[in-house]
Formats: sequence, structure tokens, C-alpha cells
Amino acid sequence: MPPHRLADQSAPAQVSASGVPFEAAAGDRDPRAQGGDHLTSPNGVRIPDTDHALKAGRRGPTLLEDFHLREKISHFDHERIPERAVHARGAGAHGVFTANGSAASITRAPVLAEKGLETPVFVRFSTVLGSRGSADTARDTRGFATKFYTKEGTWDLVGNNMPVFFIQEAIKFPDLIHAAKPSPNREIPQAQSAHDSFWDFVSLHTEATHHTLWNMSDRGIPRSYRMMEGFGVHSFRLVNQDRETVLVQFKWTPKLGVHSLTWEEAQLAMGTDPDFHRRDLADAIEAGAYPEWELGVQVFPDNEEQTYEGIDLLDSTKIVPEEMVPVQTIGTLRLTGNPTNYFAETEQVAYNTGHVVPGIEFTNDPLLQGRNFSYQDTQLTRLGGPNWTQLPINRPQVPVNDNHRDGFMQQGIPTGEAPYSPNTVDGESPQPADWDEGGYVVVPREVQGQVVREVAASFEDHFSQPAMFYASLSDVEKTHTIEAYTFELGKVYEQAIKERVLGVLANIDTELASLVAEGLGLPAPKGKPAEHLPPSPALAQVTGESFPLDGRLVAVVAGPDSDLAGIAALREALDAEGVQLKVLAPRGGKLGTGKNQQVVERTNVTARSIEFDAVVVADGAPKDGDIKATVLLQEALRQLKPFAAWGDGAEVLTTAGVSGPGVFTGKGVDDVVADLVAAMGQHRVWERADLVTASAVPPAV
Ligand code: HDE
Repeated sequence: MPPHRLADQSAPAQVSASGVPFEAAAGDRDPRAQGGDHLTSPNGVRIPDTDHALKAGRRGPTLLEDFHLREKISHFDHERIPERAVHARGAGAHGVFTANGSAASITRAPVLAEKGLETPVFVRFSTVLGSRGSADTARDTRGFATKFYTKEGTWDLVGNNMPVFFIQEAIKFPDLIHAAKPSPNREIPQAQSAHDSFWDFVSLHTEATHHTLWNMSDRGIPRSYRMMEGFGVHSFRLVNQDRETVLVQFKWTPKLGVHSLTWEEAQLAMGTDPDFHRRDLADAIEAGAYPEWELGVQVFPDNEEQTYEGIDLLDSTKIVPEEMVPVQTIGTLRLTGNPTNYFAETEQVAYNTGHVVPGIEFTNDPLLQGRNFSYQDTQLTRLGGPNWTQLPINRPQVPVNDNHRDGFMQQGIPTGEAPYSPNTVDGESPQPADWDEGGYVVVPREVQGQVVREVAASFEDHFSQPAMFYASLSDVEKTHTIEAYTFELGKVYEQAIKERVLGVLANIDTELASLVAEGLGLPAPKGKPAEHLPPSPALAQVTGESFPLDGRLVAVVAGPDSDLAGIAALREALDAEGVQLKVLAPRGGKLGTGKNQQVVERTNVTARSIEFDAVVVADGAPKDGDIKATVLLQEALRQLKPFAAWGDGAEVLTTAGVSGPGVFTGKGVDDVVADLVAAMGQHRVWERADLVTASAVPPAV
């Protein structure tokens, strides 16, 4: 008898050699998705102990043989990939885009044209300048990038929350970003434009004036990703079934309106909740307050000059006012799902402006042309090779047969022997597709001219559009813009840079230039504002219009003796408006006894004003003048938030010095709810704005 007798091979095996039942080991799960009931190694072997290394004796040396130890630490060592060179900090969400059919006459792309067609999307919002761990609320442009998984392939619309860009030519992008990123010696400041090199750049490149002005306006500090517009920035060419073309500019309009933080809120949030926007988006989606935007287009004839009424459609520092060419709605975006895994989805998602589908073509905008190179190129480093479209979040939801082979992290197992086209070896597959088969057939267009490093003469007009933008802002937005310039330039060391910026501002508006100069303690600059088109009301965001309140938060200041029935009634009333209520008390735990209990959702220690859109003081709230509660109330007052109080809650407001417009008091909850809701619909109590204007800003002239 041999010492190791083999099992009888004639009986069917029920278990693998390791004792693992085959069906459990194989399953129908994708092993890359990290399923299964047991801890395993990357090669799928079950691991008995992940807390102790294999050692020669309890107190002995660790053995190199411990493959689990080596793999666990080695994988961890390589967990990070390079962050995006720009737009490193972001938040993403899944959703659906539904076309309303009105674009059918201008494009053959079903994603935009086919009425009722639902296309899955993944949207990533971002700041531009900060590192991956930087604060959400820095003054900056916001990215608004949408990946449409269409039936014709993936289309990426990679836009921003502002309709213009700093530069006109892609070749200047590295210079712009080098100037705006932290300084190369000290690597400060993080995520800020308030430093010398940024202002040096934008004052030397006056084409940046328009975008810089948008950044200094309230658009630079959005209240929420859910409350931002989005813009494709460039003109795109749409092509219909008859091969007719138009030029369009894309715009996302949020259902909740366009709203911003106050500068104080933005600064507070950088310390107390750097994840402010990320949390807001995820919380809203989790609560079922699905953010929505309408996608609209401004449509222009595709004429030889590529201009509209003298406005150059190839110059990304210009807009066409909506009063001249209205935005026509062609569909709706609804974000309905949070990512399951931040890294796999939000970090690994990779957009490429060069990814378009039949019916959507490019224009000669030199910025867009350069981007079409940059996005593919950057993924090669960031995602480690040319197969980044195979990552789950980037995968097209249509068959891919591109004859591309091999490369780092090839995840497919391509079949066949002839990865070239045409071929006869693999049955002539794959075949090119013509127009009728949905091929991306470019509509022929004339190109002529000399080879030069020059731009059109119209690109030289750098001031008429910023002057129009400033003239279009509401008074309170103008004040904020003056404050923002005064703050940012106040952080600049070089006097010459400040003076140069003031010289630029003189081309926009005399009051703006002289008030900023006054705030800086410098003489008012000389100069004459540029002539401009009439103000465009669509560019102002404080207009008196009321917006839905979905996903807004209200703090209820309460204590052990508070009127819990009143709080319950308030919760019910606000819930009907999509508003969530958070009860705040000096200590954690519960208020009340028996059935009638209320969980304390925030304490005076964990709460801060920035989290809430309004503050209500309940009847029976503590009257001890707790300093933390008082700070919250006074901050909310400066942040122009509505207040309400019922019963003796009004005393708490009075003690904290809260009074004036937007403060509603009454005997019971019913007496204050309607006023509170109406005031929240305006986003802030703008009537109070003058009372809290920063002292750095001299009174308006
Ligand atoms: Fe980008 N931009 N960009 N950009 N951009 C990137 O691509 C670039 C520009 C925008 O959430 C990078 O994947 C050049 C305009 C967004 O993943 C990079 C130029 C607009 C995002 C790049 C521009 C944008 C990026 C870095 C000048 C608004 C984040 C990582 C021609 C219309 C997308 C990456 C996301 C990201 C290059 C100008 C928007 C380096 C060369 C104009 C929203 O490829």
C-alpha cells in the first residue's frame, strides 16, 4: 500500500481540494466586486487570520513566507493613484437624463432628440484648484461633468458652473494652472486664488477678466452643487438627420434656483465641515430630494463667421445673453443614486471632451480643440494606461469592438486572430459603420487660411462682456463682488499687482474699481468702463423669485422643557415642503418622557450655523443665554437666514439680539410656518443685507 493513497476519481467531486464547495467558490459574482462570505487573498484563497503575522515562535521574527502579510501591506502601499491635476476634489452621483424631444429638428443624437428616452448618467462636480482633500467651499469655479451612457456610445459633456473660461487658447492652460495652484516654494495657499501669482496672471492676461469676475461674484461660492447652473462653455455643432448643422451652447438650469453661500459661511465651513458640498449632495439624494436640472440650448445659425450679432462663438470668454437668444429646454437631468464606492466611481471616472456621439460635433474653438487632446492624455498617467475606458464606471453601455489590444490592465479577453481592419481572417469583422448604420460620419466643413499663431481680431475685446456681467448683477451681488476683490487683493503682497488689477477693474465699472481701491487704501484707478450690451437680467441670481426648498435644513433650538408637540407639528409642516428639521439641545440624548419623546439630533457643541438654512426657537427653549446657542443665532443673523420662534422662544431671540426683517414670532407653530417657508423660498432675507455688510467695504457711492 503506497503511503499516500489517492481518492477514488470515479466518484463526482463535491468539494474542491481545499474543502470549499465548488458552487460557493465560483458563484455568479464578479470576483472584482468584493463579494463572498469569507475573507480571501487577492487570488481567492480563504484567509484564517488577518490580525497576526506568521512568526517563528510567538516572540520570534516574522516570516517572508507570509504571503497574506506581504500582499495586504503591498496593496495598501499602492492604494493611491495620482489625483487630477485640476478638479481633484469632487463628488459624484448617478442619475438619468430624459430628452423631451424638442431637439429632434437639430440633432440626430437620440440622447438629446428622442422624446422620453432615458439615458443613464454619472455626474461629477468639483472644485478646480484644491487638492483631493481640500475644503469644498473655497472660492473657485466648479466643474459640472456629465457622462451620458448613450445607446450610441458614451458622450461626455465636461462643463463648469460658469459660462466663460479664463483663456482663449488651450496652449495657455498650463500657465494659468501653474499661476493659480499653490506657490512652488511653500505650496501655499491651498485651494485659493487669493495669492500673488494668480492675480499676476489674470492682470497680465486680461482675457481672464470675465471669468475672474464670475469667480469674485457669488457664483464662486455656491450654496450647494444642487443649486448651480452648468455650462458647456464652448459652442458645439449639432447635426440632424438631413445633415443640416447648427451651433449650440449647452446650459444646465437647476430646479432649486442658483444660490450661494455668504463669504463668512464659506470660510466657517472650511473649518467646521470641509465636506459641506459633498455631504449636502449625498444627504439630499439619500433623503429622496433628487436634484434636478433642465438641459437647454441656445441655438445659432452655423454661418461662415461663427459669430452671432458680432459675438464670437469660438471665443470661450464670451457669452450670448439669454435675452438675445433664449435657452430652449431639451431635457431633464435627475440625480437619483449615490456612488457605492467613492474610489471606484467618483475617483476613477474619467471624462474626455473628445468622446461625442453621432449628431454632436466640435467647433474650431481653440480651447475645445486643445481639450480634446488633454483629457485622453491625462488619463494615461492618472489611470495608468490606455485601457481606462474598461473600468466599470467608464465602460460604454454598448458593445465595443475597437481593435485596440493589450496595454496595462487589459481586462477583457479579446477573441479572434485579426485585430485589424479590414481583414479576412476573422470573417471581416469588425466592419466600419456608415451614416445609416450610426457611424460617426463628420459633416464636411470648409477650412481655409494661412498657418499662423494668431487669433481673430474679436478675441481682443476683453472688457465689454465683464462690464455687461457686472452691470447685470443685483446690488447685493455687486457688494459681495466688491468685498471679494477687496479680500483677495488684500492678500496680495506686491503693490504693482494690486494696481494692475485696479486698472483692469476701471475698464469694467468705475464704482467697482474705486470701492475696491478704497478698501485696499489705494488711489482710485483712472480709466473708462468699456461700452457693453444692455444688462442681462438672466445673469443676476438675487431676483425676488421664489424656489422650492427640497433638501433644505432647519435647526430647532430646544431643551428639556420644550413644546414637543409643537416641534412635531413643525416637522410635519416643513416635511411637506421637502425641508428637514434638526432638533438642537444643550446635551445629547432625548427630550421628553414616555411616548412623547424627541431625539436630540444636534447638540450646541456639534451644531454650527452653516449647516442650516433657517433657525427656529421652540417654546420652552433654555433661556440661560448658552454662548454656543447664542453664537449660532448671531451667525445665522449675519448670514441673512430667516428666524422663527413660538411661545416664549421669542425671548431667546431677543436675548441674542436677533430682530428685524425675516424674524417671525407667534403664539404657536401655525402662526409662523407660512412666513418662514416664504422667506426660505427667497434663500436669504435680503432686506437685512445692509445691516451686516462687512466694514471693509465703504458704503456704496
Ligand atoms: Fe478641464 N481638465 N481643461 N476644463 N476640466 C481636466 O482632465 C483642460 C476646461 C473640466 O470631474 C483634466 O480628467 C485643458 C474648460 C472639468 O473628472 C485635464 C483646458 C472647462 C474637469 C483638463 C481645460 C473644463 C476637468 C484633469 C484648456 C469647462 C473635471 C483631470 C483648454 C468647460 C472632470 C482630467 C472630472 C478636468 C484639461 C479647460 C472643465 C488636465 C487643457 C474650459 C469639469 O485633462
